[in-house]
Amino acid sequence: MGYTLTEKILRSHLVEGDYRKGEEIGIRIDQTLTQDATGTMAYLQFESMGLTNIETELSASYVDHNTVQVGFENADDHRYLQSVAEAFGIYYSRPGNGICHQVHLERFGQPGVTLLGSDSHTPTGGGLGMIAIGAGGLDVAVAIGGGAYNLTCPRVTKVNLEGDLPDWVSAKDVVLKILSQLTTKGNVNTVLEYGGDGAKKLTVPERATITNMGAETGVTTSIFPSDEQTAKFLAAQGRSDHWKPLSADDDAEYDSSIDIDLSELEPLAAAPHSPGNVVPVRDLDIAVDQVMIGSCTNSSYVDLMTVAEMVKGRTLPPHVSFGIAPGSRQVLRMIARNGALDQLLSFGARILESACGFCIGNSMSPPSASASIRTSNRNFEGRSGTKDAKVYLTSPAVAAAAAISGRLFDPRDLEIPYPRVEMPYQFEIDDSMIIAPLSPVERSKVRIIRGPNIGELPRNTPMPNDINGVVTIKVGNYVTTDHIMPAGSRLKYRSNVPKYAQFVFEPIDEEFPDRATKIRDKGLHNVIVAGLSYGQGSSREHAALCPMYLGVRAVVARSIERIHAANLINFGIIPFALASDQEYDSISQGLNLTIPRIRQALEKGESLIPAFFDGSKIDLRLELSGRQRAILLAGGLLPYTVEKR
Ligand code: MIC
Ligand code: SF4
Repeated sequence: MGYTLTEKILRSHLVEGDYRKGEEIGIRIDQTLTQDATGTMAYLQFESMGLTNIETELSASYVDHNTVQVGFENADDHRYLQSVAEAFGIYYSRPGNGICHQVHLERFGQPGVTLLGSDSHTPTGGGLGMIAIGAGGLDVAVAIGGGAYNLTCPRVTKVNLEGDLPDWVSAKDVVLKILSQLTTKGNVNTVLEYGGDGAKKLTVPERATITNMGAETGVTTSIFPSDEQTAKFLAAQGRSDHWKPLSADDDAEYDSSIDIDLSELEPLAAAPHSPGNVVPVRDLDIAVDQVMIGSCTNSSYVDLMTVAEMVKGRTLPPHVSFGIAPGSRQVLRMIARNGALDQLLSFGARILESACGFCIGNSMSPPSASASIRTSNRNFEGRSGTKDAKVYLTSPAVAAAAAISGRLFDPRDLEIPYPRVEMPYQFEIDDSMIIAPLSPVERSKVRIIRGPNIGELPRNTPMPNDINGVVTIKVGNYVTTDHIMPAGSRLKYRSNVPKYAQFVFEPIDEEFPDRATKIRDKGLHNVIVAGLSYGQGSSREHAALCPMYLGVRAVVARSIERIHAANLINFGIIPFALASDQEYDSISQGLNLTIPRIRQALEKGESLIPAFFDGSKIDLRLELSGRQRAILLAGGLLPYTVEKR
């Protein structure tokens, strides 16, 4: 039996374990990426493990999230990141150069290579035929130092694309269709592997839109084969030497499959407040207050040109605000040179920096109770910075139609021809805003600059013998990392854990940090109880690190999403599962909780752990590998790694 493409790449990078689905394996990581909002912690952790050299083929540090620079904090972070990159031999992509995933795709991604990134949308690289996975910053720090990345050996689902995309339907609609089928929960430890005649016709930026937003389903990653399209894209980026053909064997067996006929798709939208809440645009007719084009999902050259062609010669309606954040400086320069930027400006666009910006809620928050149409990938409640705003996620063409008419409706009813924009044969290549690694001699002279925003790295203590504590908070289903650790205006405290910890659960329960601190200071443990799919969304390890700082020792949930569960373990917090809704219903906030002999249970590898909630017993489930148990016993991945060295 032949291999899937996923299996080929994973097997060729296997350094720990046997390739058996469902079991833990360790793979060698060829490339890493960090972005500033997770990167400062990742490099502080890299330093505190006593590491000084990168062991990957290529590591890149991007500054794209915190670029607003109100106050000194962001700029201090940038300076720290630049000096760390110079000291350790890391590529540094300067603020303004673009969003990490877009720039990495353009300048560094390669078929067949493994990429680990401290951002959940790292699978964007799957559009180039690489195994690109999002993880917490600490996992990335370990990989930069040459350590294996451990994951559950995944199931592989074949996504067969047939036919051609009709006018007004684009890659965004393909991935929204997938989301409508898979939803945002229950897809952990799966890779989506694309193929079929329809896939052959999609360009790399289109494929990257699909693999990027695959992250919203919760899969480990998504991947396309490396073929003629890949060769064309790499040639247009002046990187033909990075191309090699890669595909699954003809007789590869998949665990499941999904068939999609592209010609039957129609324009879709993810309605508030989940990327999985997908509806046909033809069923909508909504007055629009704001339209935002950009983010790592849809800010490529073709995306922006499509919008520019549609709005050409028109004027923005007075009640609509319209913003554009080009994905990279490459894209921005190209539309500046060919006149498209002028078309956008004359229509009434506000041009934002090439960065995450509005997508993470640190600019362009919409007005109260308004409707905002965005080409980004997440529309969780409040993420835009406005709690009662209704955010719809659509393709650039649908969003442009909404900007023109002031209504979100089926763009096929708009009497303008669909602009078919081709990917260019040659992109504008200028890497002058990427600082290449210094020579070893120059590196040794670099002084790492730590401004006042670079706080102390908190550490956890080894696992105690018993957990004695309180259910400090009980939350419902689908709580995202944006609920646990809000970004937006709070993002600037990412490098200062004691300060950032004051905002844990802010959108749900502002009193939580105070309550948790009091319990911690009495020498007791805090425990979070949650429903299904806890920790959806981003890779931000602060959603584990800050609760750890507040004394959280366990999360007891119906289910926990992949990256977040790994982050909890990395910071010494036990991710317990509840077997049923009845068990979940029986626990209320404020109950005292005792889990006796937890150290012993972890040492023995027990998978049913008796816990007492105000005396009532529930057997908590704990399915962990030996490595994960050892990490928990040590108090997290950092002490575990230091102990092992
Ligand atoms: C996001 O889109 O939510 C982010 C901000 O890019 C996060 C990373 C972070 O919180 O810094 C992600 O997707 O992992
Ligand atoms: Fe940035 Fe948004 Fe992409 Fe996250 S999803 S990396 S915030 S553009």
